Amino acid sequence: MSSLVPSPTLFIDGQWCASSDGKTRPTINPYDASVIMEVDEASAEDAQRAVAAAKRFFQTSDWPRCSCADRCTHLKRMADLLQSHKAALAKVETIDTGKTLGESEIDIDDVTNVFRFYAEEASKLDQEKRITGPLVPESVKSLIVHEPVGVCVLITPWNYPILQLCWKLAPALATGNCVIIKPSEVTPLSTVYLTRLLLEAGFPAGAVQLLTATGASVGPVLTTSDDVDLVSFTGGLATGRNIIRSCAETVKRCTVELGGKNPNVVFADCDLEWAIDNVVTAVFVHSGQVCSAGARLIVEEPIADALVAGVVKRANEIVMGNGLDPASETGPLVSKEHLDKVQAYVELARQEGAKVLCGGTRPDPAQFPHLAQGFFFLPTVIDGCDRTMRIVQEETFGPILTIERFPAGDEETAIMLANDTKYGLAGGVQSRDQARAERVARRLRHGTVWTNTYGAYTAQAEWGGYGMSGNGRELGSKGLDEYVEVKHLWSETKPEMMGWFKGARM
Ligand code: TXE
Repeated sequence: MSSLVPSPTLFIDGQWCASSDGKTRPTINPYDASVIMEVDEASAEDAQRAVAAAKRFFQTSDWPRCSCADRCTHLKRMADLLQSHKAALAKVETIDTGKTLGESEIDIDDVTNVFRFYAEEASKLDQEKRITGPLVPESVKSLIVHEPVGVCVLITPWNYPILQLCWKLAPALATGNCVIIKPSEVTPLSTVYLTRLLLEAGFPAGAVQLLTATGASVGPVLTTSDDVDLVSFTGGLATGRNIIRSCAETVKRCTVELGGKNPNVVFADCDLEWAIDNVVTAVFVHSGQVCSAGARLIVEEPIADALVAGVVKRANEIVMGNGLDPASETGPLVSKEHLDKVQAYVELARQEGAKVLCGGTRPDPAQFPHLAQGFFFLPTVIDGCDRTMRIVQEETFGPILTIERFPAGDEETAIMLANDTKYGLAGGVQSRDQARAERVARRLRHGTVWTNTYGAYTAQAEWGGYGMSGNGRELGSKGLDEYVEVKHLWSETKPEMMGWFKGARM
C-alpha cells in the first residue's frame, strides 16, 4: 500500500508531514481485519497550523480573486487524472472500505462528472449580473458579484470517502475557497491519494490542507475557530448536531448531510420479479451502508407475501466476499464497531416483536471460512414491523430491510407511512401506473424520490435532505451556492450631496 499511499499523510502549509506529537493510527481492511498501514493522526496543534495556513493563503494569494474560468482548468485536469488513476484509486478505496471494485470504479466515474460539471457551472459566476430597472436610478451601476466564502472545512464519512469528498471539493475549489479536508479516521486512504492528485492537477498547495485524524482530536479546533468560515459535514446525526452547535458560536456557514431512513413504497401492480430486484438493490448495495438506502419497504397487501418471499430468496443468494474479487457482489461492514451496532439492531427488532426472516447474524464460519475474519453481516429481512418500532425509525446503516404493509388501494396510508420519519433524505415509489407513482412521489417529504427505479443521481441535480437528514444542498447549482458569498456593489456614477442631515457645516 505504501507505493499507492505514501507516508506521511498530513498536508499542512504546503508540506507533507507527520503529526506534531508523532501519533499514528492503524487503518484496517474490513475484509480480513488486517492492518493496511499506519496513518498519521493530526493533533489539535496540527489543526491550528492548518487553519492558520489556509487563512494566510486566502488573505495573501491571488487564488480567491482569479477567475472561475482559470480555476476550472484545474478541475478539468483533476477529472482527467481521476480517470487515468482509476484502477489504483479504486483499489485503495476497496481495500480501505470493503466495497467492491466495481462500486469504487462507479464512484470515481461519478465524481469525474462532478468535477467536469462544476468546471462549467462555476465559470458562469464570472459573468457579473448588472441590476437595471425602475428601482435602480440610471446613474447607478448596481452589480451582483460572487466571492469565495473563505476557509472551508470538509468533513467526510467512511461509506463513500471519494464520492462525498469530491461533492464538496469540486464546488469549493471552483469558487476560490481554501479547503481543509478531514476524512473519516476509519477510511482515510483514498483521500490521501486524492490530495496528491489535487496538487498534480495544479491546485495551489496553499489552497489545500489535509488532516487525517479523529473528529475528537481536530473537530473542536476546526468547528470553533474564528478563522474557519464554513463547515460542510456528511456523517451521523449525533455528530452533525454537535457540529451545528459548535459552528453556531462563531455563526459559521454549516451544511450537514446526516443520513436517512428511506421508504421504498411498492404498489401491487408492479411486475413481481422486477419489484423483487428493485427492493433488493435499493437496500443491499454496499451492505446497506448508504445514506439513501431503501431500508424501509412499504408494500401494498396483495403483493406483499410474494414480494417478501422473493426478496428473502434473493437476499440469501447475494455473494459476499473480498471487494477485490470480481465474483463478490457485496463486501463487509466497515468496522467491528459498526458490525456490533448492526447486530444490536437485530436484537432490538426481536425484542420489539418483529420477525427475522433471513440473515440477522454474521455468516457461519463453517460454511463460509473465507469470511470468518472480516466484518461481514448477512443480508437481513425483518417482517412484522410497524412504524412505532425503533428498527423502523432509526438508521441501522447495515443490510437490514424492514417490512410494513398497507391495505390494497390505500394510497394515503402509504404516503403517511413513508413520511412518518424524522429524516427525509430519499425514497422510492414503484408502480406501473406512472401517474400514480409521480403523484405519490410529489407528496413525499424527502430530498430525492425515485419512481420505478432506485438510487441514481446526477451532478446536475441537487442532493440533500428534509427534516433531520440535514440542511443545505450538494450538487447542482445550489451545491455551488453553498461556497459563494454574494456581494452587491452599488456604484454612483454621478455623485451628489446626500443631504440627509441639514445641520450647519463645521
Ligand atoms: O459517523 P460520524 P460514525 C451514520 C450511520 C452511522 C452513524 C455513525 O448511521 O452508523 O452515522 O457513524 C467526524 N468534530 N452515518 O460515528 O461520527 C469523523 O471523524 C468534527 C451516515 O462513523 O458522524 C468523520 O470524519 N468531526 C452517513 C465524520 O465526522 C467529527 C455516513 C463522520 O463521522 C467529530 C456515515 C467532531 N466532534 C455514517 N466527531 C451519511 N450521512 O451518509 C466525528 N467527526
